[in-house]
Amino acid sequence: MLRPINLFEYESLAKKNLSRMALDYYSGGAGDELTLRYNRVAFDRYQFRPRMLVDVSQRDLSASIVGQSLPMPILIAPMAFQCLAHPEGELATARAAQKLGTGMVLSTLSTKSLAAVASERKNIFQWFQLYVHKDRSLTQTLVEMAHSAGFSALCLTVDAPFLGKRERDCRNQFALPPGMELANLTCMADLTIAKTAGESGLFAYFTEQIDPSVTWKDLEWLQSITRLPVIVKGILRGDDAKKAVEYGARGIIVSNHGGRQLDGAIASLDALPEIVEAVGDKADILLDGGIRRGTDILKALALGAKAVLVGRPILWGLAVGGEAGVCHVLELLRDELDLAMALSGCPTIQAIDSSIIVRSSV
Ligand code: HOC
Repeated sequence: MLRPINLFEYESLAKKNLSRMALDYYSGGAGDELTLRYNRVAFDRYQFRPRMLVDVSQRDLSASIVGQSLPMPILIAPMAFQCLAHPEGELATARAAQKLGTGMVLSTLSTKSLAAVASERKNIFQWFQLYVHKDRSLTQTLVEMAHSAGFSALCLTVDAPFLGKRERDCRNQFALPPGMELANLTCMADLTIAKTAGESGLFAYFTEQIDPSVTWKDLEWLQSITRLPVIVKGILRGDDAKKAVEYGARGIIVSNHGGRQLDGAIASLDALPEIVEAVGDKADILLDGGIRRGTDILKALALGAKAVLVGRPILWGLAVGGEAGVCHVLELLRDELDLAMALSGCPTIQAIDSSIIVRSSV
């Protein structure tokens, strides 16, 4: 078998290595999976207006997000239960991030502990993703653990007062296999994702554990218990983005949770311009949702994102080749972005601006 040449080939290969339950959980979206599709289609509506006769013999992809440096504007998105893809799970992902020198966001629902993942880090940054639990002491303990383990920012997911209805997970009665645990939570409470008749065990878990009454005040509360910068993930409107900044967010991740929450929600890329306009340079704007090509990244950066987060393709890399697979997925994206920058006359990230793209009327 030849080495995959792009992220779509990784996806096809990964499908052969994953159980039906894991594949459906990773690849599925909510409802009719409209938003899942919108995220991809949105990129096709933009075309490039490349600049010619620019010296692109040397390119520099380095970026800085919330004051933290990256060799390329690509981070690994938070994704739960990575041991479903590979026995090394989040540890393999962390090692790949370390090799490429890029940042990763670890999910609260990781299947390797945050301390173990942190021990893979040398000179890169790792952020920790949070939900607000009904039991605030649980959230507070997670924040303290992330702080002591050296995570350099908290990423608060705000688009999930309830979990979106993912029908594939419902059908499969999604549950974690025996022996796989919620590595950050089992030390605090007897929590697991168990088989639940007629519904997704994750949905049942979420409804029981996560607080749907969370408001902007809780963003203040979070900042009152930590000195770590807080990034708000899951914003799709300019006014919400402004509010997030007013309430102290240092960064905003434009995201619809990979099409897994409100089905029919706008594509992340389509929400980006309004948010960039509303926030200006008061916070760093990042984007996730549908990134599969270096040219997708270039489009997001041209619309004002400082960096992107990549989710599912990392899991495909993990399922195909563990750490090496994740490294290769990141390398493919980095190299595609590098080439796209060269061909559009942008030798640096700073040279990328909105003049290099146009929204097609077709
Ligand atoms: C604390 C429960 O973001 C997904 C993940 C996990 C959500 C459950 C969190 O499946 O989209």
